[in-house]
Amino acid sequence: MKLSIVLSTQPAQFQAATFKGDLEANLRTIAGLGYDGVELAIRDPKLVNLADMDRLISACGLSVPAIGTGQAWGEEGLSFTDPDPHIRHEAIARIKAHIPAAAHFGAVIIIGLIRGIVRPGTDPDCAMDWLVEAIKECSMAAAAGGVRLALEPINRYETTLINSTTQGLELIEQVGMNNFGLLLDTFHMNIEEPDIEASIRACGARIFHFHVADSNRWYPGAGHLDFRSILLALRATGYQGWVSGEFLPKPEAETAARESIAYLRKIVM
Ligand code: LER
Ligand code: MN
Repeated sequence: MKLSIVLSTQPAQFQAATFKGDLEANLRTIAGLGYDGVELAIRDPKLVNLADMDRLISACGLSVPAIGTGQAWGEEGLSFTDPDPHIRHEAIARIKAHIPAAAHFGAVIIIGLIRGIVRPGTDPDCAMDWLVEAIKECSMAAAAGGVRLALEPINRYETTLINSTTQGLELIEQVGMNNFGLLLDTFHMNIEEPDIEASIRACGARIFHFHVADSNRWYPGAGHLDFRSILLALRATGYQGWVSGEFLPKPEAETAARESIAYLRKIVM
């Protein structure tokens, strides 16, 4: 399986972006550890120079399987489900702005925390309608660029919208676009799914991307998840995509990344 790891291109509060800081040094470290790719967490495409970044990434021989977008929520409060229509509009525009880089790299665009939460006083059905409409609009724009979107079910302590794979699959039905699927993250699945392997089987071909972190959100091998069983289940679906490390930089980023790849390479070829 192809292995990548998350790198944030901007300073970010999100703690499980394993690499932050000096872009070039981090890319060299990631490539030096044997990773095949780097998942870029980009707050706003306007803040990065695509040509410069592409040059650095290519020089390291890395691919870019996915672009994370959650910092637009974490740092700026943009979301698909904010009661303020201007903020919803900005969130949709922000996701569309990722399409050129995603098309260039052949990356999926991640819909994580930018979906937002149901704000107090907002009707949950209304928030779901906003969510479905926003994803339809973004999926249509992405389809025109040959790009896929992956919604990540996120645990209940971080969002009130789409916590489980069951809810994710229902959303897929409502959106009805072939280029819209799911990103499964073992950290969130450990909290929300009664049976992680059964959920992976149920999502099947709708799995567009996959995040790994152990039960404590440290690197795989540092907690109690059974990654051998989980990754066998993933492989059995016919998944051809990436397994991307998104875990806390503990004890620090390089050691965590080294431990993760050593552990994962032992259990998956
Ligand atoms: C992002 O991929 C993620 O897993 C969320 O926990 C963001 O907070
Ligand atoms: Mn994740």
